[in-house]
Amino acid sequence: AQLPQLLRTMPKAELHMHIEGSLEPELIFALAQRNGVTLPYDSVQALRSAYAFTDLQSFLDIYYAGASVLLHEQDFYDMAMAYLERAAADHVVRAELFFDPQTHTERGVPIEVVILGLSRACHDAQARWGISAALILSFLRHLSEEAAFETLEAALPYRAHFIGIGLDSSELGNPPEKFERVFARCKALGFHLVAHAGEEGPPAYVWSALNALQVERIDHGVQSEKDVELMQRLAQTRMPLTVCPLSNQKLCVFPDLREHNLPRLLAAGLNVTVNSDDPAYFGGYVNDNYLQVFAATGMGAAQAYQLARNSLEASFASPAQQAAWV
Ligand code: ES4
Ligand code: ZN
Repeated sequence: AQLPQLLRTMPKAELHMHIEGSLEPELIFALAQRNGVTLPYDSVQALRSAYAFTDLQSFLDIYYAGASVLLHEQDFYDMAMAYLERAAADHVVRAELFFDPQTHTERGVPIEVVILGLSRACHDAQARWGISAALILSFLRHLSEEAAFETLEAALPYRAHFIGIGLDSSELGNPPEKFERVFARCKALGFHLVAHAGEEGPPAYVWSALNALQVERIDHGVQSEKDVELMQRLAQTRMPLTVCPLSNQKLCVFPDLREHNLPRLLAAGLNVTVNSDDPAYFGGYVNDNYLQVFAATGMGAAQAYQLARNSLEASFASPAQQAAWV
């Protein structure tokens, strides 16, 4: 009875969540109504029952459909405030939120509408709940590198509103090296760099995220276990892995949470963190991820403290800010 209480209340950072993946079915329907958008689902219940995924792509199709209700700055603000209030209740002291501008600009929503709505929520959440929040702009890897360059150019007038660059969407067939030039440009501009790698894709994709993209964290990375040399490299460099247990379960990466390799990655000395990925779609927010993976794998208090400390230290908050949390 003590361990769940520790997991729930310990201060933690959430470093891998897609803000569009925090849209609950109720909010999707409320925004559809507010904006006059017609959804291909009759009810909240019908939408929720479509959340039966077999792999990453089957999820992404529904996730992009859900995001179609976001049109105005207030919509992005309301979505992010709902997530940040929920995160603060989970004792998240620092949240780094991915957002996918191309999902919105492709529908004709101006990029400043996206960025300014999300940024205002990050600011107001800090004032209201004391949570530190920052944004990471993610390129959609199923689109071209040229499209990523265009997105970067459009976002640069608002560069003060985001701290880093990420890479998400369909991994298989879209290796990190496809984005080597645009990531080099982002590095030169001074942004933090992260990329999804080794979620469904092979260890080779994790290697190229490290070597070709020069990332500072690997998002997911759970397939690294298949490569002994990669495991050594990740351990020796204390490269953070932002692992998302419930996401991995729902997308059938580890269909049974009892088989999740998080305890083994941690025991091998990797800098593992626990995150929710897309909490509205995968059955839980960050504390649900801690509670369920601990219950399933039998980890204890020592691992709990380690994971929370890892998350704070792997964040892009200033060292002074981190010291105040650890
Ligand atoms: C995502 Cl789980 C996952 N993987 C890759 N891209 C994503 N975007 C939102 N969730
Ligand atoms: Zn993700």
